[in-house]
Amino acid sequence: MHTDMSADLWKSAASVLDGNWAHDHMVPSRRLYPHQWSWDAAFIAIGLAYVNPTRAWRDLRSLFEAQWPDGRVPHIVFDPLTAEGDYFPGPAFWDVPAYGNRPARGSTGLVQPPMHAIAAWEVYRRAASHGARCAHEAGEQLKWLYPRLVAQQEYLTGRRDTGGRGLASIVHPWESGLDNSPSWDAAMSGVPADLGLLDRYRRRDLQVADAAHRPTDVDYARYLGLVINYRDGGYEDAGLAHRHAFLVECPSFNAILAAAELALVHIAAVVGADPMIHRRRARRITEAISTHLYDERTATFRSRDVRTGTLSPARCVSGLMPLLLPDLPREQAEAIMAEAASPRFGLPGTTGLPVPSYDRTAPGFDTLRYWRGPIWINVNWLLRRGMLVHGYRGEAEDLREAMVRLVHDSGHYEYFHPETGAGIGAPMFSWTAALSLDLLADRSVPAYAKAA
Ligand code: 2M8
Repeated sequence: MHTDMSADLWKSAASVLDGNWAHDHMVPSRRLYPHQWSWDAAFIAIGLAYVNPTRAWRDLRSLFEAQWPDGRVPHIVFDPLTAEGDYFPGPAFWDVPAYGNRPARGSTGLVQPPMHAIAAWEVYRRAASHGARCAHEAGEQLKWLYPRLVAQQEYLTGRRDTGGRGLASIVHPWESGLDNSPSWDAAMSGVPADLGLLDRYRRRDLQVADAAHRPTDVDYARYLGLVINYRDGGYEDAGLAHRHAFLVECPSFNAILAAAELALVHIAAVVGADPMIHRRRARRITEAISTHLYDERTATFRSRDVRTGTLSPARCVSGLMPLLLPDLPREQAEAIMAEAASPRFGLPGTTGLPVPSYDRTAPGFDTLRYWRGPIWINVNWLLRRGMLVHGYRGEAEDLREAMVRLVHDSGHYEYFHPETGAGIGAPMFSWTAALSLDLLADRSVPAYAKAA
């Protein structure tokens, strides 16, 4: 890769991260997302570790300081210095009670994919190259994080196993991180859409982003209705199967859950805990994904609606994420690679671009709307990692180059047009910048990658 291009991109990425730091955490975007988001913090830490490891640890720590007593890590930690009106739904809407030493209304009650063990391990690995002081700090941070990461995993594999199949369910599309993905359309069609909610509450996202890029009002009314139902039940998970309209097992969320156990194998070894527990847990989750979320007929992974037991008909980027798992049966890994290379996703070999968030050939493929077509760097970063895990080194390198080129040419946008590569959504977006640093440094080969 051209060195000037790499140097430019490195500089601009580091400056985005400098600009988005807010006293003890990173915001994904100053205007659109002015608080701390859970899985953003993980992707951000992975890249921030190269330029400011102390901030990378601080960001993860700020997030885990807001962990609930039941182990859940909230999907947003609200910044008390940010006005209620600057993000909707804000602290008052979620109305989370005080817990531990946290004041009331400090976070949401939902979760996001548990990327944090992977991030903590990557930040730790990088610390070694920053000298003895950093390495010592990293060891201390890992010790602090380890029991909290384990509690997060236990919450998700325990209370959140609403289907009893050894998989975590999400109770809201926002928990997937792939908010508006067509993967949820079938399950969401059964969720009542009370449009009156949008008269009572004003959508803030439409004031700061283009409506054609954002979820529709019908989707948004359903999102709010689901939050209200979960909130009014005290964010309690017991009995959700009988009183909540959206319960889904997502292949991407669960692949990250299993990959987190693999990262915990390494972390446990450093902090003097038993790594084998995590090895076994990773295997169990992988088996459950492989058995329950794989559609033999189409050779693809799909999300499963826990309430109806059916697999979603939509082919989404989330179905490519189980490639992260080294114990996935060979034929399923090959099926993912075939799907990624097909015209539906078109690996860079055919399009020159990273993969889109949804099947390019589907009638509902939308080049602009949130998670329904555009290209996102974080899921492509995960796909590349999966390719490395399974020894697809050539494809991984093509994907890395395509991502770096795209961000260099278009800027650190939240997402990108899947045909032109133009940047859309929020500019100066933190995880795009952070993951660009990692892709440039190219150190993300997982420790458990298979030989090429
Ligand atoms: C998007 O989600 C938030 C709600 O959590 C939103 O639309 O307001 C998603 O892309 C999600 O994955 C991401 O974590 C968040 C902040 O970047 O934005």
